Amino acid sequence: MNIIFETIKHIAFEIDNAIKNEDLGYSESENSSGEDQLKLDVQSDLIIEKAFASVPIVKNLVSEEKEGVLTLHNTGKYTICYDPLDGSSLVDVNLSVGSIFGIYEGELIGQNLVASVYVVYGPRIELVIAQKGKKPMLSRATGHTFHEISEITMENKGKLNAPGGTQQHWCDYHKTLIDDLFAEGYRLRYSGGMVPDLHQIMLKGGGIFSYPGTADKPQGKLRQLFEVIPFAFMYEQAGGEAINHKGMRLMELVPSHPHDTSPCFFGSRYEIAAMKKAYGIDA
Ligand code: AFP
Repeated sequence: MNIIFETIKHIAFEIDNAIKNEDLGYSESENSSGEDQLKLDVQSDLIIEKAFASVPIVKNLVSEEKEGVLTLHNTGKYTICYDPLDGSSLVDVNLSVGSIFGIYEGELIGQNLVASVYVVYGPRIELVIAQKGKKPMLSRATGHTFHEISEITMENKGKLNAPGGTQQHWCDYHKTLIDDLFAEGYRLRYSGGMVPDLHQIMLKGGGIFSYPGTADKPQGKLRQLFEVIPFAFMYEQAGGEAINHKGMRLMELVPSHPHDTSPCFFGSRYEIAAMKKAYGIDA
């Protein structure tokens, strides 16, 4: 597994370099979700594919930017599902973005995720690794080296509220949840980049990030394999919780297609309990 983490560190510097120096325009293609691809999305995807091509333990790659599964090494053990540059539409306004990696062993279902990693490209490059039975570990880059900073532990209750999805299409009980949290003193923190938004909530102790099902997107927007399950694992390992609109742990998701999405709620215990109450889910 260490070889995978080391490869991701190498990838992080290459993608950071591309973000800082390459063309920010659109490519001529769309990804499998029908979204226009930026040249940076395509380039980041290629950087990752090239890097893992020389790591025999990696059997398959599944990318947010590609349809289907790419087999690299038939004798490999792990499938890496990744979003090469999440939030890439924020690069042109110079906000933080990220890469997310879910490492699965066997069938691509939540319970087979064995580790997850994300990278935040912000004023500094930070990387968080989560493994079973351990608190997520935060590392920060200085020069071309990552240094471990600290384990991440979430508090029981936080102060931040990151509500995703178009408000116009929220259902009444979701609106009530969000309004009640603000009425309780929660502060709005939502950049439109899942990686920095979820990172901020974890590092500041807690809060809630939600991307619900809405009238226009009943299954939400965020992809199960590349975004939802890897972050659900992070939050659970940090002492938080991650559930869907029915109260099911996101780690129990069984995607039927690599690009399936799911409504999702990530938070500390207090805010997830508040969400369950607002949604009428038995505790
Ligand atoms: P892009 O990769 O298209 O910028 O989308 C980012 C993202 O998948 C995720 O990082 C955000 O949390 C979410 O979309 C934001 O979506 P909304 O713009 O609907 O709030």
